[in-house]
Amino acid sequence: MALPGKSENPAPLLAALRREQANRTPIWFMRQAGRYLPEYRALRAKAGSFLDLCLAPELAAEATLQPLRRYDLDAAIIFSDILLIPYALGQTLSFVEGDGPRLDPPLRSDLKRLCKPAAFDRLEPTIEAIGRVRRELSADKALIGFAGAPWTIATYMMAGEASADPSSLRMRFYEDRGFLTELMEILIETTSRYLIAQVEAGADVLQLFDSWAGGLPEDALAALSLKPMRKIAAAVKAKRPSIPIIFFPKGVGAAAESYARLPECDAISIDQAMPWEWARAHLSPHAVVQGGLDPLLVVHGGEAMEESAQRLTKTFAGVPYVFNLGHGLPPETPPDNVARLIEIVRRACEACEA
Ligand code: 1CP
Repeated sequence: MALPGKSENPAPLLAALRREQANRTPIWFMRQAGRYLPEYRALRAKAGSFLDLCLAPELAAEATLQPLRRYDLDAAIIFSDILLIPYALGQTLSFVEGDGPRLDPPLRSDLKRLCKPAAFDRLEPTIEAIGRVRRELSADKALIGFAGAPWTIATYMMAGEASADPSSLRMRFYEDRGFLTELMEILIETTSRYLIAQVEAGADVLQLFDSWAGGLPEDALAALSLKPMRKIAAAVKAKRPSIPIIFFPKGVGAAAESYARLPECDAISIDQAMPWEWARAHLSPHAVVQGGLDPLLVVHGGEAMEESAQRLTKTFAGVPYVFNLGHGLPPETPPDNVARLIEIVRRACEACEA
């Protein structure tokens, strides 16, 4: 099914990430496809499980496009999951209903058991889904590919599940740095190749999620988050120099400036705890800022959401900015609040530009 609004205008998201004068502020949401949408729940029921949905290219492409059929968004993000990398490396992956992901067996010190990064068959469905989505999207909509950053992936691989306190796994940094360094190198190589394949299949923008970067002390943050993310971005840009890359080092506070200053970092996504004025003063000069609105405000809706969205838009008036949240849309988000939020941002941006 064709999407409304087919046009040949360049995608506003790409214009903003290149710091070009955009004709409108791009909007997209982390987890814009997902359980808050009734059509997603129906598709997932049809697929069987979440993993089955990720691994069926036609259905994954449909899940990716669902939010764009419903809302006036500027980008699609490929429907997949960051945990497909450990799955490609040979861990068994399952999503236990109501209890999060499981990776078996948890990784202790047995790095040799991991498959060679050449064993990429398990990532093929996502690559195929990217091609399908790109062919259906008009040129003014960007397609975002993504991967988890090595530290976040490593926390799941080591714990074998979502840990209550992922940053406590930094103990391995003190106890067994050689192991962590070797694991980082494997993940850097695998992720770089995976992202290059995503770009070759049609992704226009990439986002690297370091969801559990928060809580690491400065030296561990540099070794386990910033440097591995930088190496991945450099490897991708060595092949595709013009691909914009968004970094999302969640929860790192003022250390976000070190990421924004990296030449490989085109944009930096901020979580809801990041002060907006500080981000405008310290991050915007180096990288395009994305995000920042508290996802719970979209669950709540009403005036509080409207006031906050207007204030956020105003904070970044005059500099390139990508509207998004501080983290993903929660499953309990009323879909009408998402429509309302987009309307408010569109109107607020017109007012700022007038
Ligand atoms: O249908 C379901 O029940 C599954 C819920 C779900 C969805 C919709 C999961 C399970 N993953 C996803 C899709 C997903 N995951 C996307 C798709 C595109 C979109 O944004 O619309 C993306 C980009 C991700 C990335 C992802 N997965 C992250 C990084 C972003 C973040 O949320 O911090 C992480 C940490 C995961 C792991 C994950 N996937 C799913 C769960 C339940 C978890 C564990 C979260 C935890 O540790 O608490």
